[in-house]
Amino acid sequence: MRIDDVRVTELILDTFFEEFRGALRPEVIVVGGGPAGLTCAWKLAERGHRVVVLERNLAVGGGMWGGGAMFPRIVVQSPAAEILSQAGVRLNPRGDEHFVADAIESVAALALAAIRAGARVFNLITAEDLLLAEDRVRGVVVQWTPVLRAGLHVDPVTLGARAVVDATGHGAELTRVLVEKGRVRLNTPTGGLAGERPMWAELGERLVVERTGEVYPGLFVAGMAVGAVFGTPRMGPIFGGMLRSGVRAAELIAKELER
Ligand code: 48F
Repeated sequence: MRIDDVRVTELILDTFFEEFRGALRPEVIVVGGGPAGLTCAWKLAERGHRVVVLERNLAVGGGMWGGGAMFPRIVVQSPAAEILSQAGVRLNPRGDEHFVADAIESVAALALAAIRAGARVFNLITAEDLLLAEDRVRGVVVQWTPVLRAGLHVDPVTLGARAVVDATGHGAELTRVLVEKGRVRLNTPTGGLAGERPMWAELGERLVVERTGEVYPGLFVAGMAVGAVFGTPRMGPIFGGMLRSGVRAAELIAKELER
């Protein structure tokens, strides 16, 4: 069969730009394709919402690939185990309320679940700023990651949404930008970012879910970004809190969108 090399380029550009053009005004933008962001996007898309995930790196999955200390296994308990099961991940029950899953299978399954449900995932894009107008977060400002890494002075572009999710992990990057550049008070006890606390998995797992929510009009936090914002403990390679936080963020956002 003949292969027209230029045609291959046309196909890539045409389909990418069709999709990217259609993604400029979704209902929800999830920044960060780690376990919390992917789960949130999956659950929102499953309810029929238009969701875009922006991931800085080449691969989604965030901190899940490496499991604990580069042993690619993650540990979950019920009810997070059921979330992984729904995504098609095989669980190894250890008989003491702990389930072990393959980290690589878990990343692949969550990404596939989100995409199959209708979420659009774009990699190599960094959200470097927020669109903040009339006391509400209304979108994100994005740049190609390689442009930032090369230190090039290129202006970014903007995407708009009714809700933005900071699922950027331990750095809570978007919320930090909002506080530092937007000079706003967050809907948190300190009004700012409390900073993540040392390891205590049991408390961390519970609080990360409980504190998941809207920290400023239009901006939600999910996953370890919750820890950085509310000062909850880290929990290492037990991942249930990340999945449940993603589900919780999706529920809260869906409630607002469906009101
Ligand atoms: O770090 P990450 O996995 O966050 P998470 O979903 O899960 C945390 C766990 O992996 C683990 C843990 C569990 O006990 O403590 O650390 O909360 O995923 C965050 C993703 O966001 C991307 C980053 O590359 C990663 O894939 N990211 C971070 N900042 C940006 C971003 C940004 N400004 N724009 C786009 N993507």
